[in-house]
Amino acid sequence: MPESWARPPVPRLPGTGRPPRLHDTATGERLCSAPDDVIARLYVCGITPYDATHIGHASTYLAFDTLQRVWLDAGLEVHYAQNITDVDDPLLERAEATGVPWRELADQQIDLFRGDMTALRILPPQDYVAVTEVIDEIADAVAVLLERGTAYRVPTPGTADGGAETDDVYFDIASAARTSPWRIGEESNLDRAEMLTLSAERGGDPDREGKRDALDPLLWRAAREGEPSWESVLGRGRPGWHIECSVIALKHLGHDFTVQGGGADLIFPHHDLSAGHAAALSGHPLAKVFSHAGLVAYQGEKMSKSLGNLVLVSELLQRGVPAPAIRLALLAHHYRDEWEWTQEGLDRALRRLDAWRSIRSKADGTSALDVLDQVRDRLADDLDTPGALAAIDAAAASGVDDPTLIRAIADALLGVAL
Ligand code: 5CA
Ligand code: ZN
Repeated sequence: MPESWARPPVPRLPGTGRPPRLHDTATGERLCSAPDDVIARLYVCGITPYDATHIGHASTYLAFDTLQRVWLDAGLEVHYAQNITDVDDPLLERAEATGVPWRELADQQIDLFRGDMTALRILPPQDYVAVTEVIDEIADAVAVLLERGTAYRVPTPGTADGGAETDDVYFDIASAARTSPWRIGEESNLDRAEMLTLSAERGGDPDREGKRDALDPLLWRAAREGEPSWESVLGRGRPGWHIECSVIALKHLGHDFTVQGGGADLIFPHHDLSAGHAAALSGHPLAKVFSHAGLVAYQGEKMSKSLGNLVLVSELLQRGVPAPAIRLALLAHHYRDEWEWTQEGLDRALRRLDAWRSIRSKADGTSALDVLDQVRDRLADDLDTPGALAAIDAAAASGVDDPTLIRAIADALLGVAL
């Protein structure tokens, strides 16, 4: 397993917080995120390693970092797993376009991401798993779905009389809906027309000949000339996208885990279908709460690799922007909001960092224990970080009886080291 990154210390605070209520994408309701036992289990979709780490990525990982910190403060343990999509079409296309071998590109970018996560004091996953490490397990899972009739083969174009080894394999969404506790659209709540559009835009192939349903997603891609491929029980090939997260999550966290997370661009098709694959494999729902961070825009459009409108964490750090100011610029927005990165937002965060760093000790000032109550209260309410920041702003403006406790609160719950 690739190493994740260094774990920052998390101070213990007086008393205990409580597990937050979290907005659940599937039901649209706020659900309690308390696990059944003392271990909260979290899966957050990791990067496809190119153009890392942009502010959109950082914002999503910070949202789930805040969730972890609130769980820890509630006295829970956290088991966190994250994947790395280190083989997939967009990565291979970028490698081809730049002439850098795909493995080299992936490794460089994973290193850069680790460095950025460390600088931002994001709590690392216990299981940090690259897809290329679990090819056999994914192929075995696809073989199980084939045996059960929940997956089927589609001949690769140009190999009409080839054998099963040159076939691609697709997931049969209708069969999965009949045989497991899942149906398509359960998580995203989209209608079929919307699903077809998003599938075409986000890595699906609704027009592929030979599929039973246009929305059936690829589970296994048979080897093609010039593409990386691995020997497996299915013949040579490589995994489709959604199945990687199902297999990695089931392997490390089991089914029915506490929270599945990612950016809102993953709600459909990725999360809807990775939950479907997992339900078809395990007979159980993948997670209890499906949680999504709003997308960060820049210069009027979603910050994305395909548009190239990126602000990179590493470039900000190189320009001398302090990492805690980057965190504060992100935490100033509710994690579910869509918002735009601007220089003014960063300037506000820099001023806030200065104000927090120069917080005054005042015997009859605000009670730091009251601030702790307020911050806990705000974070328990669907991770209201803007509300939590406001509570510390007020204390910084008035002076507090115990500045050391305020620094511990900022560190433990917001990851901001003053
Ligand atoms: N490897 C897949 C997930 S299995 C992937 O989506 N990789 S990624 O590199 O494109 O994105 C990594 C994470 O950042 C995902 O959770 C994604 O939802 C999130 N993300 C990407 N762009 C943005 C954005 N503009 N704002 C917020 N989050 C974003
Ligand atoms: Zn994923």
